[in-house]
Amino acid sequence: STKRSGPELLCELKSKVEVATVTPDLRPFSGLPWASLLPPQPLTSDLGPFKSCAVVSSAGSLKHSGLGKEIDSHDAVLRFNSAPTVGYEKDVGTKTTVRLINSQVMASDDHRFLSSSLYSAGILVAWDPAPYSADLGEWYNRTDYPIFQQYQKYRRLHPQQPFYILHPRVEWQLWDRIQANMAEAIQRNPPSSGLLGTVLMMSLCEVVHVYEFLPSRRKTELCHYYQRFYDAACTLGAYHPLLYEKNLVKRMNRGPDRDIFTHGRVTLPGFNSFNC
Ligand code: NCC
Repeated sequence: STKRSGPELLCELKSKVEVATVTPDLRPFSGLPWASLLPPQPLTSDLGPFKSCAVVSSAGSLKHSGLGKEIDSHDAVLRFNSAPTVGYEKDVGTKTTVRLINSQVMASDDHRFLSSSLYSAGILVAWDPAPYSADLGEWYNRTDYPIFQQYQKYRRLHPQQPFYILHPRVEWQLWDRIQANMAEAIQRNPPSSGLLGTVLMMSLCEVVHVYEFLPSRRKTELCHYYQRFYDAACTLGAYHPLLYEKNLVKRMNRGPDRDIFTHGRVTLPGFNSFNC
């Protein structure tokens, strides 16, 4: 059935999506000279557990939200891509525990990934749209962007900063859950960073608050709170199955609808805080 209840959806995610990162013992990495640059343990055994966490979408509707203090009051905060805090503290806070970046950010020149201080706070986690159900070996030779060269360069420049690579299996385990819960066929593109980051925090935290993923009354066509660029597709999706992702999150929300309207806030339980 595509009409699973919130608790059923949560149980499905918990049992079928495993937030794994690439470790140096996995092939083909184990045979590569730079494998030792990868963290020896997966992210979930190095970080957390946290009590209360915030996932801060990059949506334009965060602008003038005044949510900064509330966001900073969480034990851990996840942000995305090149979303800044400096200059936007009042609306998005200052704390960055994890930054989830897509491979475009790592590899395209305009983000100055290797030199900008934007990326130096917190733990980095990178992901790249892998071919559907590909194994690591196939993906390694076919990444969307040359992330492994960039990864090695970054690690050598910033050896003290923890930096993980998401196992591409996670994208497709999550995509399968989205598809299984929709009546129509959805595009076979990986979920947005937003949903990936939400599930990542659900595996590290007791409770996760997601801000402006489901838009509040401040809903706007302004794409990001940090850029003067307007496109409704940022909120509704084009490449990513974003509308379907938002539908799932809405169904799993344990907070009152009013929180969405006023704060753009959704409340999700961490995977270790409920039994199935
Ligand atoms: O825009 P992006 O996402 O960096 O935003 C991070 C996550 O916030 C949620 N979001 C964002 C804007 C908005 N109006 N509503 C939202 O709900 C989404 O969940 C989004 O995932 C990405 O997912 O990685 C994405 O990255 C950008 C871009 O690559 C980076 O910002 C770097 O410039 C993509 N844009 C383009 O490729 C042009 C975007 O499609 C997805």
